[in-house]
Amino acid sequence: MNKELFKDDLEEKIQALKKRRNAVILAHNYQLPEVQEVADYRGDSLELSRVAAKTEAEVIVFCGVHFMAETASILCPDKKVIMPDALAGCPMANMITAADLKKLKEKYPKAVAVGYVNTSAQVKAELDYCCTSTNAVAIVNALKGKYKDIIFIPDKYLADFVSKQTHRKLIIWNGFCPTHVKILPEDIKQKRKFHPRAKVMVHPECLPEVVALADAVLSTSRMAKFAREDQAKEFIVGTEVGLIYRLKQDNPDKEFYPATERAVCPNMKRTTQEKIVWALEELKEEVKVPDEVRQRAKKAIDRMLEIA
Ligand code: CIZ
Ligand code: SF4
Repeated sequence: MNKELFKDDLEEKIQALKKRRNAVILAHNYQLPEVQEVADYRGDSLELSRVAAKTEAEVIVFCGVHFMAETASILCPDKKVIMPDALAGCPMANMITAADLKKLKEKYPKAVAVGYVNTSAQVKAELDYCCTSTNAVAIVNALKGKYKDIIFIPDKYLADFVSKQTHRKLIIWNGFCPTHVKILPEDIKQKRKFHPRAKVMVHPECLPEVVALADAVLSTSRMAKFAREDQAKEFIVGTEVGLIYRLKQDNPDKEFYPATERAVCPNMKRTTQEKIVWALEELKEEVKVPDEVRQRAKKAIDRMLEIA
């Protein structure tokens, strides 16, 4: 079979169905190249949710993981948010439940509760503030003079980075990203030997020993900006490998090397062009956050947006 023909066929189908359904396709920075190819927008979870909130489209095809589609549903309840593979979850987000967070809050009744966007809508509903990897430091800086105790969930490594940056002790949870912990200090040291002129940028979900070796610690949206604006021509990238495709497309005159090829998030790779076709044909699987949860979760997101 001619593979290229088959691919073009799928892309044409997606374009036709998108028009028929009045849909927009959003792809997270970690998605497969074939998914990024057919997306109308690429970005991190918050950038994509903001696009979702503004779009005229009636249907949002969210190519990412479950909490991201939920965040889009929280910000635009009138639109139909669908996931091409609803089994794509985030293991880190699944490491804490709303009941866990309630217990933690009972233990520290005076604490303000800050949570990473990588949490379920149910967990967000129990938070005072949401944050992303882009604005986590700014949020904690804004709160540290007002509260004696700050709960920061679920990622212990992002918490460690934020705590060091803000000089503030945080009450943490034992969560982590199984993909980012695959990046080891040895990987960075070895890649630096091969590419001595390259700048090293890593995600704050990485191990503290990896963060300590980096030139810049950035979210994926900030990595995209840094790669565009920095003078360097070569970069070693310490995050999920999917971002490399976008970085190369945005900067054809620069070189990007993954810190390790092992940093693959299997959940991010579940979505394919074929599944996007099925999703648009059947308008499934819909992700809808119940109104009562949505309103409380939205408060935590709105409070974040007021600060950063
Ligand atoms: O918020 C996101 O999209 C995540 C999970 C990663 C990042 O830094 O963009
Ligand atoms: Fe979750 Fe890590 Fe995958 Fe991101 S890369 S979706 S944090 S498991």
